[in-house]
Amino acid sequence: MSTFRFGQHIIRASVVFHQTELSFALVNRKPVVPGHVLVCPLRPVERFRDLRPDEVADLFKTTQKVADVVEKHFQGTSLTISLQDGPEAGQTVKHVHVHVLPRKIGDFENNDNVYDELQKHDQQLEDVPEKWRTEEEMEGEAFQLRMYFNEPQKPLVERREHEGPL
Ligand code: AMW
Repeated sequence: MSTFRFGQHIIRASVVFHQTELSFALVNRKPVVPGHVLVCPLRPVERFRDLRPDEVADLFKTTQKVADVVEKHFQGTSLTISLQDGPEAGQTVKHVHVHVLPRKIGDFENNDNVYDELQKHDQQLEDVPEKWRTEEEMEGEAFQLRMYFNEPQKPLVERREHEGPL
């Protein structure tokens, strides 16, 4: 599979760093903190209640693994794990996704400001392409994170040569 669906977005496989039978994990184009990644069910349903029990189990098992990896890789000492379920809860992409953020002492002036940032970082005025990370930066991060999972990995250059435009 060379692309994944994430709500209205088409996601290149090169920014996806882990896949299971029912879920996948991708790097964020506008992370709130370094290592802020997303874990999603493969089936593009909008609300948490729409998931089947096996999808919930896989999503949370995958989140647990991914959270452990990003906490280590980004030298975090704690984690924020959050699911914005519906527009009034801050959800902008209509596809269930779990936010995983490695946390460190002093990363926000007040600890719970992380939730304000999560709420506003991808709202219309804030989420402009100039503020997104480059594909190269995102692919580089996905490449690093993929190494923690026992999944085949192609060298970056080889993969880029074989990927056409979307
Ligand atoms: W939500 O506000 O819907 O809980 O969070 C959506 C998240 O998805 C945000 O963190 C946003 O930066 C991220 N995002 C949106 N589109 C993409 C994309 N094409 N690639 C990577 N991350 C994305």
